Amino acid sequence: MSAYAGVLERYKPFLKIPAHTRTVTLLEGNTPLIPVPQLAEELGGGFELYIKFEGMNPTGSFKDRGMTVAISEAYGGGAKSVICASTGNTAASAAAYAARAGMRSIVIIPAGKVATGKLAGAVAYGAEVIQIDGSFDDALNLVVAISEKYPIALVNSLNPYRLEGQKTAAFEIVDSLGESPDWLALPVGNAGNISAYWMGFTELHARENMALPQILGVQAAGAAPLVLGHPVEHPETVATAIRIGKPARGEQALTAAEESHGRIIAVSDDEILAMQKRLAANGIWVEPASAAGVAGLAHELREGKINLKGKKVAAVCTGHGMKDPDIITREMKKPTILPAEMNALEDFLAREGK
Ligand code: AN7
Repeated sequence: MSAYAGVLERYKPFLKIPAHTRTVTLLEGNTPLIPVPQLAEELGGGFELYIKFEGMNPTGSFKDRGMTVAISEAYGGGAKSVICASTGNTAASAAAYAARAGMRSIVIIPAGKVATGKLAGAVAYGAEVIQIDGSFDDALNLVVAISEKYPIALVNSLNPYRLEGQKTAAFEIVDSLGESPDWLALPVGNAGNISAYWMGFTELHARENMALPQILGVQAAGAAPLVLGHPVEHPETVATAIRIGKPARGEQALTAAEESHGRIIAVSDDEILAMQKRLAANGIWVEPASAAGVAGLAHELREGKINLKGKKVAAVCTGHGMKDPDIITREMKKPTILPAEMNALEDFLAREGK
């Protein structure tokens, strides 16, 4: 396999894609599965915990896996423009891959609710960014309607090729562990990713008789339609990536949870932010939404609702912390200001050392 292969080339025999597909890649995927024994210990111990750090993809989120395939299909099929609704990461990813293919990208985002690093990314990669005074769900309705009326390719996860690409993360986890994890925990927003992972694992099961993991999908309490059983009109959470009230693949997500003998739960913003800090204390800085999966595990352990003794657990951290610097800078201790003098530095170290 060429060193210049992304997920499309690496897993081509396993992807259901049309023959006209022309690869557009940034060599996404192949992200690290990082053991975090200290964190597992803090959560009660007795199990192996691994973080699939998807923030290590080219645009800083897992979206790149699906986007390389969706854009490659659209490009090969002759599309000149792509469009998506986004809470931010999809926008940045679509913009990057469209740029690489020389296509026009239009992204629609909810005004004021997209993290700085994502908006900056979309702009840097050359997207035409449209903010609407509405939610992600409103934006998704708009782009679906537009793509039905005009020759503009829709690259939200309603696009089946997005899922084809994203399921490769399941393949990678099994490659790294040498087997399936017992549990897989991940955040759930529009529910494309949980659906894609389940596709990946069930395909491995059919192909290689690989065991199936139980899936723990985690929503934010203020945006938890799949837990409540109905759409949420005004979703609200600090984890803006998953501030989604009507997941496009909600039914599929519920099926994945049920078939895997897992479930979808909700955690509070405080639990999410606390887990973001704990992950950072293990050297893994993720954006708030990305901490939700591990926060969900901690939640279930604390409430005695899950038994992980002797198990292997993988948690997907979907996006990099650099996507959302504001959440950190807003709350952080301001840096100390000192004169540029040795004495001042020595005094500071002596003072702080106590
Ligand atoms: C970091 O970018 O929906 O359940 O428009 O950015 O597949 O939607 C992002 C979603 C988790 C949820 N973690 O994944 C978008 C968008 C991060 C995310 C999710 C998102 P899905």
